[in-house]
Amino acid sequence: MRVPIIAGNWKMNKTVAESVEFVKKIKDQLPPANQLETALAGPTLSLVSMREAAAGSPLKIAAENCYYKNEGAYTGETSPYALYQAGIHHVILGHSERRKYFHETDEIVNKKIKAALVDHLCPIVCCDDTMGRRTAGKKVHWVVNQILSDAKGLSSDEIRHVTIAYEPSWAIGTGQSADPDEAEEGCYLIRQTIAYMYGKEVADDVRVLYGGSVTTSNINALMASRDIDGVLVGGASLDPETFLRLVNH
Ligand code: G2H
Repeated sequence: MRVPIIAGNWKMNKTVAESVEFVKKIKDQLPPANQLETALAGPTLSLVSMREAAAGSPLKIAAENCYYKNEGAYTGETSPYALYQAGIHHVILGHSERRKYFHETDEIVNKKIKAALVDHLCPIVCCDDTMGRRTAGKKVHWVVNQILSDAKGLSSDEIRHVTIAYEPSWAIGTGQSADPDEAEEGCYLIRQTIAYMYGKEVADDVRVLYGGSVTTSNINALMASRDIDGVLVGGASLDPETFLRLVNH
């Protein structure tokens, strides 16, 4: 059975003190992790303090990125090994903002996924899609190829530990969410691609999320879709009361 997940992605927002205050406000109001998994991805500087503040609660702390090497002369990068040793559970990889502003390719994302898995982190891998491709009818080709490239060389056991988020870039931070049918179509496409690569049994175990302008108004309809196992929430995750309303949708 796939346990649903509500994950916040704060992006480059909140100081360490603000991050800790947020975690303390919500930590005692979350459902057990076997019913609904809750995770918050914060800025690297906040992660250890967030993990300490979340102690004893089901909340998982996630990094927003990591490198594909564990140590060495890579100025400014974050080691997946160091994240795991610091008690961080998840890492978002391949977010469209990383692809767009930091030139991350599928090849880099694939290396990062493999490195994160070696170090026992659970990757939340983002699959993007643009309005141009959507209107040109190239969406299926784009999404399928992205999954084939990002998951290349992963074993069945490894892909089971990966969560994939369908995040059309035209829906990110715009207030214009994909409607539930379109979000379901993207998530279904991802699951079918995993089934093509690994078989239906494995695909049925992989969690697929939707991300892009998720709010308290649209979460119920999105979560009701068959292939949507949860949501990755940006803007609406920045306020603790709103995050709790999303969790208790
Ligand atoms: C998409 C999402 C979080 P928002 O990036 O991953 O952000 O909910 O603000 O569109």
